[in-house]
Amino acid sequence: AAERTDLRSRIRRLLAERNAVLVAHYYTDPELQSLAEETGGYVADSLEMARFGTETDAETLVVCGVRFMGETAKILNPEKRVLMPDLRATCSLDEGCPADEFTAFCDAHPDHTVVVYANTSAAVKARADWVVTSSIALPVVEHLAARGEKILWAPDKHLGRYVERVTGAEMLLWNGACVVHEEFKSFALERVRKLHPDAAVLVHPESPDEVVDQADVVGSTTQLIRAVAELPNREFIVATDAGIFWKMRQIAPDKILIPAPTAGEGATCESCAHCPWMAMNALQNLEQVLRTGDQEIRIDPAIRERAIVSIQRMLDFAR
Ligand code: CIZ
Ligand code: SF4
Repeated sequence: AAERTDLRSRIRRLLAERNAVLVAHYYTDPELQSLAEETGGYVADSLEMARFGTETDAETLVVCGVRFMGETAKILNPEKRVLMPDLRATCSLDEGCPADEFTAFCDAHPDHTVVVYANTSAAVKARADWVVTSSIALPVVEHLAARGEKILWAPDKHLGRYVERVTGAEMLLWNGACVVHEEFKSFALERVRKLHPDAAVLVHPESPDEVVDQADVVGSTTQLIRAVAELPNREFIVATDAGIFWKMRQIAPDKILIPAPTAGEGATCESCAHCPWMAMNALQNLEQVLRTGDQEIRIDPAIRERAIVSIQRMLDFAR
């Protein structure tokens, strides 16, 4: 415990010396989320993380999350240094959508407007017309469909199907999935709901259809956190990464949070739904990156120039 306290105070000192701020995703270790809040940084979903990066005047952004979040921060803030605790922290959606294959798919459907989820590489964003996060996907697709545009959607097929069902738009879907949310099991969830009949079920739309169908609230991380505070229920069954419980407990300490089951047998362990790449962010490698300055995000200027157009469209639309 003393060691941990030392580590936290060394990180605080380094942040001040380097004029750096922490921007942490809800899915990261609570140690990092609390440290970000205590040091003038920010804890958020990927859309709000992108916005915060442009608003702070710190010279260095330390992005605790996964690589696409660091890349988006760098694209929007080319004059800032963007560091991450570990640049190998990727995402199964990003990995499952290589830029060359994706470009070929888009080229084969030139009459389609290309909408990509934020969980993609800078090169994929450079090929897209729009970037969206889960908190803004529905209104953007509604807007495009109302203009009669044909839509190509990548890479999350579950989120894509959910957006289709809600908006009525038909989209060409890339076949990608999140390894964390795909594991939520509908049959086991039914059993947990029977055990907690008064609980509200909160589901992130990266989950399979049959799980989304059982939700009382389907939404982005920020929307699910808000639901815990605002709904009258005392108990909540939560189908998203377990990292989110820290923020939910902080804003609604009297509520009871039950992790949705990922195993077939209705198991409810907190450790079972946690992104392995988010878990690569820790106090140790954070301290190291602040000392050494390595693990810096760099983006090819030609890619940046195109990717910023589709990202900026999202930010302007969100205003
Ligand atoms: O699953 C993710 O990686 C999410 C929810 C990202 C985001 O938009 O905050
Ligand atoms: Fe990607 Fe899923 Fe991890 Fe989010 S939780 S970073 S979508 S693998």
